[in-house]
Amino acid sequence: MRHPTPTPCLDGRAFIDGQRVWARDGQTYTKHSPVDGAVLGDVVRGQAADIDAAVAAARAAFEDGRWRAQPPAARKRVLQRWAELIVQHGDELALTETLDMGKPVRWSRSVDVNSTANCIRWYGEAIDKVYDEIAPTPRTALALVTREPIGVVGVIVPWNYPMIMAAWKLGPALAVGNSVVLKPSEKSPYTALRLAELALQAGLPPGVLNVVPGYGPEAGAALALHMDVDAIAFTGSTRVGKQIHVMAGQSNLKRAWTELGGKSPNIVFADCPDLDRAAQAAVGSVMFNQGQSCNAPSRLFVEASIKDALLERMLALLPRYQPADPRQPDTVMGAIVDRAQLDTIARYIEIGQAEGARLLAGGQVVQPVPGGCYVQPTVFDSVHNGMTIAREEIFGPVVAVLAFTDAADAIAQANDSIYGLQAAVWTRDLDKAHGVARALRAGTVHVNQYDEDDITVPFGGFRQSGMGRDKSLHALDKYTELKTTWIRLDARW
Ligand code: TXE
Repeated sequence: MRHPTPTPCLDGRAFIDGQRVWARDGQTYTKHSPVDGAVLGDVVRGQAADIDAAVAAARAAFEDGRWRAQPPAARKRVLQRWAELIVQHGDELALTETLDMGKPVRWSRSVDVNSTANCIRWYGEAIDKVYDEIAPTPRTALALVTREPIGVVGVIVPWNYPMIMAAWKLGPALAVGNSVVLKPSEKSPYTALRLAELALQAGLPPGVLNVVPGYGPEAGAALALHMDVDAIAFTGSTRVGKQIHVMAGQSNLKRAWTELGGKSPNIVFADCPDLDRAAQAAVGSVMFNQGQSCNAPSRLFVEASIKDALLERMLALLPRYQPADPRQPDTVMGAIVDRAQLDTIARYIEIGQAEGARLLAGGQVVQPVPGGCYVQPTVFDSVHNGMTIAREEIFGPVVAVLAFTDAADAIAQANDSIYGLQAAVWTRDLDKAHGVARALRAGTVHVNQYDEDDITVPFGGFRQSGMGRDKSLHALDKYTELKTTWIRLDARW
């Protein structure tokens, strides 16, 4: 069965040097929608030869300066036009994202499309406002410290926020003048391809942005191992992130930047200023995107005296998060990205029960749409930090509730993880909030909320949550090399 609502975005051909092309060897794979199992189409199964062609196009574009040599203000205008086109094509992009990976269309339209456009626009606007430096050296010389684009950047992104993850890399990488080869996840290839077409339409010269779909160990590894790729920016699992660093070292020591998994702790003290808000965050921030967010606060630490009150409020919110058809505008909980991920989540739910956690709610795979991949929002109580469901990233709508004795115990347990992406603390006590926030080993700490997010702040993690930061001006560091130019000056002057 073909999908009943085809859109212009369901074109699975690669985008190389400004052209839509099939794979060199003609290989494709069939993409199904997790919404209802329908076939969306055939997608290029890129191999090393396709990555070679894309890298060659990107290299040629970089070397002849068709993009990098344009004045920053000209690059800004192209990125701004691109952002406008993304907004104009928002309905089409949102529906494609929903069909491709299952998120509710209300979020793909209001969050994914808008954040993507905003990110591209923000880096475009930033780029003619960033100055280089003159070092405070003695008067006998002038030392210019400038940023240069790094060259050809490889980008590998996951399927949970296909457009946003791409934009977080493309915005800064392109703004500073690099060329890019992007490999989207095989589970969600369509919107990245469409974004590249819109970029061309906005005036980005051919060859500057290339997109090659395919599987990780094939197209992805070919990109990470490529001798003519100068940097690789990756978002995905910690397991593959480690391989990315190895591949970078094995090949040409390309710069490698990784944004990886998380098991973020959410600590609610008895003096939490607003239990309703804490409950909303504890449920909503995990269930958003069906729990498939690296920063989901999946470990909830609750002080004993307020535990019943908080859990009662959380359970009362769950009916809102029952999975439904993500194409319907009022749905807030859609489909899991594919059968494999659904099986992974179901397996973790079984492991949780087998290891002695108490299933308070959910836990069932359901089918609000026949043929689709859905699971109920799930809450486990009586979890301890040694259990598998407290240690491993489930990447599904599952909250684990844990107990702690005092602030020191909460900090120790929260930090007892291989990850360090985000964390939260809820308390009225300003000193405690600051003290705990300082002690948490995480790239971002939230106090008395979990929703704040802005393109202006860095995003990334400590420890095995990865290296480097996306978003904010700090992200420019990943896509530029610093150059010092010494100019001799006559000391008489
Ligand atoms: O991720 P992968 P998967 C976590 C989450 C999830 C698990 C598995 O826990 O359950 O990872 O998801 C490409 N060389 N996160 O298997 O494999 C791949 O094609 C080069 C957290 O989908 O890491 C895709 O484009 N590339 C997360 C990208 O890597 C390779 C987001 C991510 O896929 C490759 C996604 C290889 N050998 C999953 N193997 C987050 N932090 O947001 C795969 N890829």
